[in-house]
Amino acid sequence: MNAKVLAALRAIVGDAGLLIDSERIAAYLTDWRGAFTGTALAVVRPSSTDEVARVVAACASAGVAIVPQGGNTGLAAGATPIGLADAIVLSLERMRRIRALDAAGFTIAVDAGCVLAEVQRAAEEAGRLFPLSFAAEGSAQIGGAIATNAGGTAVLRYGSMRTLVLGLEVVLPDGRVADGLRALRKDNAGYDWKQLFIGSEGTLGIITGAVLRLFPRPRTVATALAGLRTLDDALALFALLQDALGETLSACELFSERTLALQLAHRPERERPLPEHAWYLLIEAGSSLPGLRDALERALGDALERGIAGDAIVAESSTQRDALWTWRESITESERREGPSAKHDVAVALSDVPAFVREASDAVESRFPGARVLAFGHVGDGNIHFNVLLPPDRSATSAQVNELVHGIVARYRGSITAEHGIGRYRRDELPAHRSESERALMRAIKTAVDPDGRMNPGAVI
Ligand code: FAD
Ligand code: 2HG
Ligand code: ZN
Repeated sequence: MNAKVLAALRAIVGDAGLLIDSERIAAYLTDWRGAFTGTALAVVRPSSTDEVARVVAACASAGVAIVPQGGNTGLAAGATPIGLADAIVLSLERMRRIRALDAAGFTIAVDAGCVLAEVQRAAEEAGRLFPLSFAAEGSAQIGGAIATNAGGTAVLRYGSMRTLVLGLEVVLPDGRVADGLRALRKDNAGYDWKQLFIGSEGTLGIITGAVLRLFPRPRTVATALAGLRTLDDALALFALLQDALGETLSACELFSERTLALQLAHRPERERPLPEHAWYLLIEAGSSLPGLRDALERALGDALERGIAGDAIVAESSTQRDALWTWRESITESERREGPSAKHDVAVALSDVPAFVREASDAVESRFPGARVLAFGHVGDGNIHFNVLLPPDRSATSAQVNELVHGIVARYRGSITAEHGIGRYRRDELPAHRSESERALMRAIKTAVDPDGRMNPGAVI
């Protein structure tokens, strides 16, 4: 049976498109963190939408499950085929074509396998901005970013991936192609079905192409780092900056002294950007009109005078700007190097952020001695990555820490995942955080689109 399926798949994608050798496929079977590993019959790498459609149809007639995979940078184990005896991993990595860029219409049409950084670059070369941005942008693909409704550091101004998608092309679980590759900003013709696939984490179909929105490229970008005593000060500074800079404010990213100290421990040659503070806020604004830098400096001067910020620096060059961003963007990598952690991708109401972080930190550190909280994230969106390095003596498991932290999240009526998704990592916790009627709706959607349950089984629901 397996040999027959593999022969059918090889006939569609050729030798270059079918990997079965265990050494070749190992990297596709383990997640970015190295925390989860699965098994698969093969990794299939189609090079066109037509090939994807034929692969999916062949799998449908053979009853083979499919785990879609983009850049494999996901943090919820959604692309890792865990506990699936005879599934294939369908990788989009050979579909990397920029199909069309319309600079005057502010749109770009791409294959789903395009790497996010390549799309940013193509937009830049055309004098435009594709604003989705996060530390894994050099590997994450557009299809993966759509399938997870990725967020990142510019959501404050530009929204998450859902707001950036104008049109989608999807291969359905029976192999038919749903072609919604339209570049329309307004379209009320029936159900907006593409929204179902955005954030579906590969459980409804394979995204093969997308039309995305582009934006004017700000001519001036001003970046600063502020040192703060408390999280209440972080919220006060955020409010002050919004008042002073309005819609030009594009990033307001928080990190703690512990996340900074961890990076210094791993890279002692780096120079501390500011004297020690409990918290840091990385701020960025962009505009095509003059005067932005002065406005940011005035706002920070005001914050210093009022005692909201303890210290602040404004980047003088793009090299300094990049250096400031590195303190924020390399936290995840430092955390991975430090050892196993329990990750929490929490959203709470903005004004609840200080109380939530205080309460959850106290609870974790008193209940699990030796555990270390690494709190950072997109504070302007109320989204905190409340990650916990597990005690070195392994006296606490990730599941125990998750239960404690997510219990507190529930009391704040927050979300257990603001941007990374449920995948397999959080699947068993979802029922406690969604009502029976909400879960019934999710099951109804899944059954309607994928009645045989062959699309990424074991992920999400
Ligand atoms: P994968 O990891 O390959 O897959 C993710 C999910 O999407 C899986 O369920 C998979 O089955 C599904 N999928 C992938 N491609 C397709 C497709 N073509 N069709 C259907 N389903 C598909 N995420 C954020 O939101 N914000 C951040 O700030 C952020 N920062 C990160 C920083 C680091 C250092 C790392 C390692 C990750 C970060 N992430 C962040 C998580 C991750 O990068 C994003 O979720 C990204 O969108 C995943 O893209 P990918 O191509 O790697 O998808
Ligand atoms: C970020 O904001 C990413 O840097 C990764 O979403 C968060 O490491 C994490 O948990
Ligand atoms: Zn994030």
